Amino acid sequence: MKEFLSKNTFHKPPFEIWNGKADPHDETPKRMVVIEKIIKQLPKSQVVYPQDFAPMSIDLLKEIHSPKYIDYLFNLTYSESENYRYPSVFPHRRSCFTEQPNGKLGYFSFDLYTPVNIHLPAAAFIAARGAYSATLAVLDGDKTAYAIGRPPGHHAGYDFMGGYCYINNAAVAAKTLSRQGKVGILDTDFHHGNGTEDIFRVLQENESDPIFLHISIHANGNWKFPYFSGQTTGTDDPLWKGINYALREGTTDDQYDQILEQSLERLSDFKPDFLVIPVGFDTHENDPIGGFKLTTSYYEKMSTRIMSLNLPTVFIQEGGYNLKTIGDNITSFIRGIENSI
Ligand code: Q9C
Ligand code: ZN
Repeated sequence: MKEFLSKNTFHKPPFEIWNGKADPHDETPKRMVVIEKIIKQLPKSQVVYPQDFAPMSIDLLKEIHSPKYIDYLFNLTYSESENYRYPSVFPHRRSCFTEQPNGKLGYFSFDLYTPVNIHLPAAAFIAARGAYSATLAVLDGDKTAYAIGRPPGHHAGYDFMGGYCYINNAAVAAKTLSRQGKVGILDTDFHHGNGTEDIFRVLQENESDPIFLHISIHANGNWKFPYFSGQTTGTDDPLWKGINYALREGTTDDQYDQILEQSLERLSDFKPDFLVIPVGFDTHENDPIGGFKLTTSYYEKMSTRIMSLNLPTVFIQEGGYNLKTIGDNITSFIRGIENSI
């Protein structure tokens, strides 16, 4: 399998702000450096670097994000410095838009974890191109491809950044695949894929015959970030709204596996032509910001199950923050993929 690796080591948010104080930022360049070392040694891996990614038009990003948001993000270079900037003021319900720079920064984000500087647009663009290139590989006939990059994407919504995410890489993949058929998206990151859900809700609002189905399995919002979304979906909710499984603290391999099975059944009922899998290893038992109890060997079972749907599949890296275990976890996950091709 081809792995499209974007380390973007120049993107280094110095901290995140929690309770008025600076906390270490877990979404570090080291994550991809560790992963690179490991995947280069895997027998069936073909690592592809950004210089060999496909060119991608910024117009594609305006099909999944609002043009206003994309114009804002990609014009940062003219107004920001090397120093990362954090918003201080956010819009509230019934707010208006503003062109004031501090206001705009808050307008397009939802937390204090996701700062911007002059180099951020380039990093976000390269990671999105990784997702795009992986998608083209699958459209060209590869059974699977894996965009392993950062910054991650699944918290970035139609017109907002947040949760370390700026551009929704999984949505880039899904939108591109949709030129050739229906797309099922199954998000297995520890956190709710609120950004991806938001994008496909906007794109399919009131659609009676949706071509995207978004399913997310994640920590309950009453317990963990991003709090304001992702409660378990009622069975009579329309498909365009997506399907959520909100799980509790301490979820084990077996408990997770049951939910995964249900999700895959609902995905196959949808009869997609392609799958996009945003995957996070922050579900692991030793993750510093997670809280599930998944084991390293479970990731092989997880990807084997996903592959049992026998569909062309694009995998997209999201979270996973334990630098000691992320390598073993991705190895286990890729083993399940390679043994199913
Ligand atoms: N200091 C992704 O996994 N909460 N984003 C962190 C710990 C934010 C996670 C609190 C979690 C964002 C892509
Ligand atoms: Zn996560």
